[in-house]
Amino acid sequence: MHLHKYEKIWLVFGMASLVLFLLIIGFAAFWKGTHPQSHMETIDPQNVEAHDAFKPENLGIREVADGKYIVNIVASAFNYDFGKDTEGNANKTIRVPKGSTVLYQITTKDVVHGFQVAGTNVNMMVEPGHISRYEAVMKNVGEFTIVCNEYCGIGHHQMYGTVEVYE
Ligand SMILES: [Cu+2]
Repeated sequence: MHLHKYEKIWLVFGMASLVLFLLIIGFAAFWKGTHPQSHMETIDPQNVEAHDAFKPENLGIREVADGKYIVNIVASAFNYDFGKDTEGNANKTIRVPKGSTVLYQITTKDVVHGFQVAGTNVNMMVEPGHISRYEAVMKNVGEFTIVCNEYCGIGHHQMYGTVEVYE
């Protein structure tokens, strides 16, 4: 097969660029430990309770200022722990008024999970050893289903919850 000289040059240039960029990504990810911004803080996955935000009594929603909320969640196979209600039952719904700013903080005790509030911008990967954070303004009234969008095992489909935004 005959390849024109310039064609060869471009082929070599294209392949060399690909290899170079893969090396840069590999170096950043494996040697430098670069992760997405929301995963800046690390945590011991065996002992998430050691972190203030993930103590059992601090799980779930908390109002920190007028219209500002923090939601702390511990994900594990196959559950999102939003804390307990006053009767001691597991909370499955987070209620916030329309227009409020909500900071979601989530970590996992075991494997990689997802945390997506369907129909909103909230969509995070939850990795063991990291705290994932995302702040969102809940602009629309409605019930939004929280789903795990990283396949985490046999009970993956049982991981859900609800964010209810009321008027
Ligand atoms: Cu899952």
